[in-house]
Amino acid sequence: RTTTYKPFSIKSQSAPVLSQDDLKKLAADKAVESVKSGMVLGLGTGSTAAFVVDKLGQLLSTGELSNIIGIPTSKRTQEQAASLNIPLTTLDSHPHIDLAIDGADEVDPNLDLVKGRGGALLREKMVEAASSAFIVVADDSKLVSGLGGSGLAMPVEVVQFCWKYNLVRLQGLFKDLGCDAKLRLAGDGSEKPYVTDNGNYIVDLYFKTPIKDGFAAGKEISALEGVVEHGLFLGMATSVIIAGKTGVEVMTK
Ligand code: ABF
Repeated sequence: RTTTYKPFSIKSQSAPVLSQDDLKKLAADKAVESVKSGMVLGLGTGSTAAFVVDKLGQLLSTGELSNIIGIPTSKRTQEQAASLNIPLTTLDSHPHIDLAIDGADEVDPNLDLVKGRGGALLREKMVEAASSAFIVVADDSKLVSGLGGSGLAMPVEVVQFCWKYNLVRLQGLFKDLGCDAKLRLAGDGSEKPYVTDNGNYIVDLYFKTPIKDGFAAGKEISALEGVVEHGLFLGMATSVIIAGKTGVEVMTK
């Protein structure tokens, strides 16, 4: 089911030209409308989720929200939330989360997701699996007809020990889909690998053909010893808020 909110009309002469960041913020603001005082919240990672955290900080500072407590999905989000005076806790102290809000890298028509290009997939999956509701916020560039179909990475977090062995095994699993596997680098121009908040590496899988059966693929990946988590988030999102040039759409199952 899709509900469309049109904060502006594309036909209107005065329709604003929206940047990618404007779209992310529109989706974030719409999602925050579901936050109520007193909630335990899962706080996502990434540039779209950062707008959510900003908005929560703002609503707390004006007193429009009170008594919320957040569980961050990365060190980055933890720092951002702390700087905005958002009270924080952990899954150890609060194992039941009312609502998690997070971004995604790919969203398919079933509301299944690829996540983790921001490197925070393990904590995101733990937090979002513990949430009664999980709202995804994204701009319309994230919509795909099949997972793995964007041509961008599908991340898998692996232990550092013999990572190459697992890279080869992961690539081998998806030979039929023309899969290419690459170790993620730190991105500072060096050859150093990217290290997650949990001290692991990430192998990014690139598919020529989208994944046909996400559940089967997820199972096969998880069965490899040394794989910590994968970026397929299946059947987890309760709704997806997509912002595009024509407005904000809320997709629910
Ligand atoms: C997190 O941030 C990740 O799961 C996903 O990889 C990424 C999306 O980032 P952005 O909102 O910056 O596109 O939600």
